[in-house]
Order: sequence, then structure tokens, then C-alpha cells
Amino acid sequence: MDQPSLGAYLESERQEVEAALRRALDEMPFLPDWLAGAVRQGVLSAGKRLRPVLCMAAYRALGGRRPEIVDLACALELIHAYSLMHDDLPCMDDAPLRRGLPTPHMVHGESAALIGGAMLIPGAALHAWEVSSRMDLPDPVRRELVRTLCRAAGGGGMVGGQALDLLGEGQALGREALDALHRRKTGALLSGALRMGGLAAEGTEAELQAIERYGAAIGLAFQIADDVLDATADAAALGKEPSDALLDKSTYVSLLGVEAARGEAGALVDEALTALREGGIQAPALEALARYIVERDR
Ligand code: GRG
Repeated sequence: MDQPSLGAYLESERQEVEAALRRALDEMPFLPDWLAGAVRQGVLSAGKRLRPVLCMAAYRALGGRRPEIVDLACALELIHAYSLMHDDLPCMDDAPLRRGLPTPHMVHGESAALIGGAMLIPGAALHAWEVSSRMDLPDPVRRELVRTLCRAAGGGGMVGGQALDLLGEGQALGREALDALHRRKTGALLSGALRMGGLAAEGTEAELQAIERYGAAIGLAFQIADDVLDATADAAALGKEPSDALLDKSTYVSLLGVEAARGEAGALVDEALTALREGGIQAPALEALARYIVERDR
């Protein structure tokens, strides 16, 4: 896929995801007015929608054709949205800016960002459960979808990674510790997104393994690219304040330097593409997404 086609593809996927996110919020069983502002901003402000896009790409690569996949994929974005709302709170990164806007707690108050974010966690699991029923997926597949989402988001995944991240502030982490942290904090949800797409398409075990190998590699590549952007881009381009140095965090840039970090990210993209090839998965969208993840400018 060339650059203009990738741009058009990402834009059309983003629009489809955002329409589905609006539907997901409309279906929330209880969203009082005082929480709705924070939740709507957390979910609907201008994100890249990478996790649902990866999920949909994996689904289609393995032969899935149901249009409801976008609704299923939104469960991942609901988890991602809560994680950003909580990550920005004063007791976490204390961030003033996200996606070019003052953060949800700055606009709507800390209680609304905290409770609204918390509401999205079970909301996402419930959403995945209900959409998978509308997709007529067999019960074992539905259970595995929700299990994959919860495992990726939980202590063994994103939240566990966040805990390691907080513990690591002010310490010089080595490569192994940094990889272990980011495989959880960022990688688990990205790779869970791919597994969910593969599961919904009812892919074979070998296909799921290949798609997860791809996911693990691009998950780490994403974080390395994020560290490079944090060190090299300014707040206007990023839509958020660069924060790693401020919070005294170990990063791939502090460990390797910008050029070597870029090299590592490139090598991980090659690893991801090899996983697809060796798994016999022909997927121009997944190939283009792997490259986009390290070449993006925000
Ligand atoms: C507070 C109970 C409690 C738990 C904390 C907040 C949290 C759980 C985990 C956060 C981990 C986290 C923020 C991971 C994401 C890291 C990351 C690189 C986010 C940016 O993702 P993009 O670039 O963002 O996809 P957009 O804005 O495009 O969606």
C-alpha cells in the first residue's frame, strides 16, 4: 500500500470507528450528565484509533466479513480511552494536554475523569460480549474474546505495565526491564487487538500465533517510536506535552539514543512482517500498518 492509499485507508477506518464509538456510548446503560462530558471527550477526541484498526485488519486478513467487527473493535478503544483518562490524572502523569485539548480532568474535574474512566472498563467487556452475540459467534469464541480483552487490559497486561512504569520512575532501567514493562503497558492491548480480530474471524491456531507474533513485535516498535517522538517532537505536533524526561522515566531513547532506537523499531517491523509471511498471511493493510506505526509523526 503506498502513502496516499494508506492515508485514505486510515481516514476511512477512523471515521467508521468513530461512528461505532458514538453508538457504543449511546448504548451505555447509565451515563449521567455530570460524567458524560468527561467520557465523551475521553472517547471521542481525536485519537488515531490504532487498536480497533489493527483488530479490523486482522479480522479481514483472516477472512472475516461481518460489518459488526467495527463495533467489537471499539471495546479496545473504550479500554484505551479510560487508560489515557486515568494516566493523565494528577496522581499519575499529571498531564495538562492530550490530543490537542486540555485533559478530561482539567475540563470536567477529577471525579468525572476518574469515575467516567472506571465506567468504561466493565463497559468495554460488556460491549464485547454483546456485540459478539450480534455477530453470531459461537460461545467459546465469545468467551475467548472477552478473556483476551480482560487479560490484555489487566495486571498481566496494561495495568501491570503501568505499575512497573510508576515503580521505575527515577531508576535507570536496562533493556530487559524496559521491554518487560512495555510489552505489558503498551504491547498487550495492541497485540490483544490483533488476537481479537483473529478470534472473531475464527482463524486457525497457527494463524492466531502468527498474528500474535506480529502483534508483539509491532507493540514494542510502537513504544520505541513513541519514545522517539517524545524526545524529538514538540507539544503542538504531538497534541500533548512531552513528559518522559520530566517524569524521569527510562526510555528507549535514554537507553539507546535516537538513531539506534529508530533502528530497533525498524528491526521489529521486519520481525512483524516475517511473522505474517511465515504464517502464510497475506495482508497489505497489516504490512502498511506496521510501517505506519514507526513512521507516524504523532
Ligand atoms: C489508575 C487504576 C489505574 C490504572 C492505570 C492508566 C493505566 C492504568 C494505564 C495506562 C497505560 C497507558 C497510558 C498506556 C498507553 C501508552 C500510549 C503510548 C498511549 C498513546 O497511544 P496512542 O498514540 O494515542 O495510540 P491516541 O491518542 O492516538 O489514541
